[in-house]
Amino acid sequence: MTAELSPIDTAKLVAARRAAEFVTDGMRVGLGTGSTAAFLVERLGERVREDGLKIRGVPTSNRTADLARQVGIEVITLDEAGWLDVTIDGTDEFDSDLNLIKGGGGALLQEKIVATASDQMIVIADAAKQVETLGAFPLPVEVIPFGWQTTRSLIEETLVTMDVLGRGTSLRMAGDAPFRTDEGNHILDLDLKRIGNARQLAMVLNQIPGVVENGLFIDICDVVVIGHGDGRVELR
Ligand code: ABF
Repeated sequence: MTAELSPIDTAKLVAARRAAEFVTDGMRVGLGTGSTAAFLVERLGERVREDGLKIRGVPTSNRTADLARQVGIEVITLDEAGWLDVTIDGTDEFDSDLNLIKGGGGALLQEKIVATASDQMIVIADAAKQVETLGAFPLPVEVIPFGWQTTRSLIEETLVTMDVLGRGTSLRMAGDAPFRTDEGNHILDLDLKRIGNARQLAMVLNQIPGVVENGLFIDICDVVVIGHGDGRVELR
C-alpha cells in the first residue's frame, strides 16, 4: 500500500500505472474518465514530461481533457486521430466475460465511441469492481432532453412488457434535474440489481426512441488490469 493513499486508491493507482506500461511512442490513446482513469492520465503525463513519451490523447470527457492538458499530454479530437491504438478507462463493474457496466461518471457515450474506435480497450479497476453478474451498480442510460420523462416511462414499459428483467427493476431519477452529460443529454439510472441477459438488454434499450446509449459494454473490453489494496496487480 502506498504510504499516503487509502487501500482503494492504492488499488486504483497500481492498476493505472501498470496499464500505462502498455502505451508506447507514437500511440493515439483514448483517455478514460473517473478517478482511476485520472491516475492513468497523471502517469502518462509523467512519462511525457520525464521520459519524452510521444503520444496524442483523445479524452472521453471535458474533465479528462482538462486534466490531460494540465499534465502535458497533447490532446486531439477523435476525428483528428481517425482511429486509436489503445483506450484505457475505468469501469463500475466487470464480470468474468469482461463485460462492463460503465457510465457512473456520466461520460458513457463518449467512452463507448472512443473504446469502440480502438485497436485495444484496457480497463483499469480496483478488485471490488469484479462481480459474478452485472447489475448491482445502477445501469446508466443516456437519453436526449426532448421528452426525457416520456422516454423514462417508455423504457420502464418496454422492459416490463418484454420481460427482459428479473424482479427488482426500478428507475431511479436524480430528482427533477437529472445529471446532464457533456453532450447536454440526461442520464437515467436503472436500479436492476441483477441483469440476466446483458446482451439482450443492451439491444432492447437502444431500440427505444429517445435513448442515445446505455452503460453496458459488451464484447468491447480486451483486458482488465485489476489493482489490489496491498499493491498487487493482476491481468484478466
Ligand atoms: C468511468 O469510470 C465511468 O464509466 C465509470 O463509471 C467510472 C468509474 O469511476 P472510478 O474509476 O472513479 O471508480 O469510466
